[in-house]
Amino acid sequence: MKQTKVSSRHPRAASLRIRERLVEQFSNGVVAAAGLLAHGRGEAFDYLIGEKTSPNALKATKAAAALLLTAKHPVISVNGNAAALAAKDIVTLAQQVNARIEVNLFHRSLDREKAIEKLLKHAGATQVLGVGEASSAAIPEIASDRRRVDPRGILIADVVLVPLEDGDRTEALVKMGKRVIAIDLNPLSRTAKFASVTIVDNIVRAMPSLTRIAEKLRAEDKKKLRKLIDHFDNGRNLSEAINIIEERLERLAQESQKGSYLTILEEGDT
Ligand code: PTJ
Repeated sequence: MKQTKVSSRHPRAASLRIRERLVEQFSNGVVAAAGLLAHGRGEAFDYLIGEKTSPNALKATKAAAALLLTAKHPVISVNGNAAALAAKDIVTLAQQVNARIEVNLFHRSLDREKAIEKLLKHAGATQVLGVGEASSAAIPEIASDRRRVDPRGILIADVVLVPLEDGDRTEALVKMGKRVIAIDLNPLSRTAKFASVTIVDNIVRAMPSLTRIAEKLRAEDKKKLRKLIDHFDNGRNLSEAINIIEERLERLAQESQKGSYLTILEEGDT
């Protein structure tokens, strides 16, 4: 299925183009049907945070970059939505922080694993772990098909980046002593709560800013990076993210009461 052309004059052009990309990658077998539903949920939360990166998200992004740069064995776990929305940035980040890339799916099928591998290789990845027989190890604590992992990747990783995730795996990985970085627009999700560092932002904004910050921090002394990690408090950061939504809704409610809702619409809050 080809993407529907979205006019750049449409007030929601950027958001519609992302939808079209996901629908196209759904027909290519990359995105799961449930991935389209997950995106709708993400869109709703993006709407609530104002569809922009907050200083709060940037703080988490910095801590995430520091974690990846100080890790012995960092792994970027890729599912259908992450591949469809951020394949190039995933490859760039893996090169910058010397991480492995592993396909790990909730709705597992060999065809989808191969379609995702193809997309990642097209984006420049030289090695993609976790495809087919390669995921020969298992993490018993995980209830879903995500339990099957590659012995060269997630199994031995000390830091795992899990963009756009369902909650039980994050909890299990943290219980195993791994540090988990999540990118999730929903600050209330189980993933967001269980992760060591949660970036509450859209993956289409979070991944480019993570690569930009990782590039900047690469030259820094490891001691300084560890300090950055130690000073980061995920619980406090999530609480700030929830406050950002609360304050924004309050402001919008006040403006609506004053009858200035049309101005808000013109600003793009449609
Ligand atoms: O490709 P698979 O088979 O591994 O399946 C992937 C999905 C996403 C279907 C699976 O992991 C799933 O069901 O996830 P959930 O439980 O729906 O959680 C997805 C989370 O990602 C939700 O909290 C959404 O708010 C959030 N989300 C959705 N779109 C984005 C997002 N977060 C950041 N950026 C987005 N674009």
